Amino acid sequence: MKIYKLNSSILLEYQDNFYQLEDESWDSFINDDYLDEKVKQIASNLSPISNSDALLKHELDAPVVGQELWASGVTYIRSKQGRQEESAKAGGSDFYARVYEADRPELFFKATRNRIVGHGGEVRIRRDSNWDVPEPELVLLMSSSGKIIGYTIGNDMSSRSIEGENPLYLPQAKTYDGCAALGPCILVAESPLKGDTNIRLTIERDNEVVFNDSIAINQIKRGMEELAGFLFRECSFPQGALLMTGTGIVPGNDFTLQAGDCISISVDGIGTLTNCVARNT
Ligand code: DO4
Ligand code: MG
Repeated sequence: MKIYKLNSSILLEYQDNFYQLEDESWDSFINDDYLDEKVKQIASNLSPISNSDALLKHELDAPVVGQELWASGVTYIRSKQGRQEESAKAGGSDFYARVYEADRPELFFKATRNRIVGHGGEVRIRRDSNWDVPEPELVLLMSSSGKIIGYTIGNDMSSRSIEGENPLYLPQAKTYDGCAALGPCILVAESPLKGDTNIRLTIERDNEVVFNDSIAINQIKRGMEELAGFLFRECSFPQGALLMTGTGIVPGNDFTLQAGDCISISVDGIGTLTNCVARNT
């Protein structure tokens, strides 16, 4: 069962049929602890539509309106290693090793809707950065009560040169216009995702694959409920919240994104999020 945000309506996918909801607010529709029941109920009362392909091609938007997007850091061993390497010269590597083992996870604010693009939109790299990567991440959708009610795919675009210079530059390495992509849909949570759910990253340059890797979500060091629980400890989210769960894939140190590269991130059961790269001018 999936929910797509379109430019001015909501599309539900249930048992191979599509249902369109007009005049429905995204924020109030998705902020529901029983979202799965609601989708089933609506599908049983509405007639399916036949133009879903055209709507998805021309109207698809990022699945976010009033939700803040947060992110988790150093939740997979590969992220810890990559960050220790990039920050070694600046003496920052110990911080990453310690947070990987600590009880408290690293959580940071990433973006609101205006800095986020959907499937097919352009993500950006900063003018003042010369080492940039996409971070393919499973994203949790929580209701305002903190319950995990869905999942989507995220790209936590990151400047390794800026973060590597000093870990205190993290907000600049992570948050700028076009710094995140989300989509293509919300997979409504009926049960927790299986541990062997795979996240795959493919980067193409001039129609050739220049990087390709995958990881199963059971390689994460933390629990999904644990990450959501820390986020909601002392923050309220009246419209619910989105939380990236961290990357388990980091390209080698000789790789940097270039303008024109196309990034595809697939997660089993959710779909594929594709975005090409522009440089901020
Ligand atoms: O520690 C900095 C950010 C880490 C991150 O974004 C990740 O591990 O995915
Ligand atoms: Mg990340």
